[in-house]
Amino acid sequence: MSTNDKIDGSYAMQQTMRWFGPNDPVSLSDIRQAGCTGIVSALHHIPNGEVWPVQDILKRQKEIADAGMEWTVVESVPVHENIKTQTGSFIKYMDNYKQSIRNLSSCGITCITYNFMPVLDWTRTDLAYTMADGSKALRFEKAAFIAFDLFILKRSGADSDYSAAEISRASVRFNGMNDEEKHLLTRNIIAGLPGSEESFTIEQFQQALDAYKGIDADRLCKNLVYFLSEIIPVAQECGVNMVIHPDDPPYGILGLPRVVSTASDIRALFTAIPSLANGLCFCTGSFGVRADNDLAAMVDQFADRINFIHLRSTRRNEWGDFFEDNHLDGNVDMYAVVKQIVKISHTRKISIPMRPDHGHQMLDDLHKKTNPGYSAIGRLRGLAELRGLEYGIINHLKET
Ligand code: DNO
Repeated sequence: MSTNDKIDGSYAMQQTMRWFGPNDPVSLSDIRQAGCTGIVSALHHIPNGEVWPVQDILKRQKEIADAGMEWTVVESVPVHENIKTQTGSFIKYMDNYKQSIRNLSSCGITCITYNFMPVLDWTRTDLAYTMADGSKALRFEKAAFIAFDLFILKRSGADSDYSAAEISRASVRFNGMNDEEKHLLTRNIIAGLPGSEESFTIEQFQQALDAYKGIDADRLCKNLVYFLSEIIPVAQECGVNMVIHPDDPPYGILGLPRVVSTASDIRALFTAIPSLANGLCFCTGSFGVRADNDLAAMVDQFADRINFIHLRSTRRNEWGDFFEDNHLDGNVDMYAVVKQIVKISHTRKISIPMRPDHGHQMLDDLHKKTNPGYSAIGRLRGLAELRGLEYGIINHLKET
């Protein structure tokens, strides 16, 4: 950077929050009061695979505009399972997907998030893990997850996916659970977390897993590249940035492959389809579960493709468990990440939309029904901390 190219606040991240639509217990006015100018939303009432009609998009857009904000990012237009497995009506679903991109673009919405995780979107075993201060966090406990796989789902061949030590921890964990706890664990895993468009019974779940027999990581990656080769040209033509969300957790689970977990996975997608419309939703919470993902370096590496940011920090232990810590705690070096984001935004001369991803259930929200991870006050705390961090970094860089 030259001396006359000083960083100022012009390209600070655009502050947004996710809003699940009119049934969300958090209102648009709450989000506005948190200081957001942008909204991240999706048409959750449209069944997975169908075209998003222009009139429904316009209606949602107007609701958001009437509350004084802008619908900046779509999260997510879900990718139908048939597209991931290339079976059934996948050609039709791909055509529908292209039409949804065109429809969103015709309404002026130009950033679309999606993921390519087989069967399950994000996954946790515990939605109310009590922190030392009494707030509640989301948690992924490996032993509980393995116990679900081995002793509840009873997936054939599952035991060969785990070490003897993992199996023994999982049995101890399972034997200590009462029926209610087993039921809750099952629901947490298969009933769908906020934003997941699928929800299963245990039988349906097994069927959904069976659809991936014979699909290994290599095949899934080819199917993803094929999907991108079809949709990215459409996105590019209508000025839309597609941003892929990484796997959460960032490794294969339940015998299913996952191929969007590491820097090299992401690099492979951009090498295969170089258009800049093929971009990334940089989620520090998902990538940060792996110690081998250097997050600040990844911001730098994918600088020209990061068009949406989720900021959150997980803390892991030696058993592979992790919980969602305060936004500035945990294993994510948030200072290093935000500093790198400030730099790339300045270089690109854009404000990248960011949302504080998840937050603890705390204060009054402990007594309310909230969407796990998406309560108002925990996200407000996260946003306030991140906003302050960015403000401090920008002002520090201004002076140096
Ligand atoms: C969880 C979210 C995910 C994410 C999708 C993107 O809180 O990060 O639901 O929105 O995976 O497609």
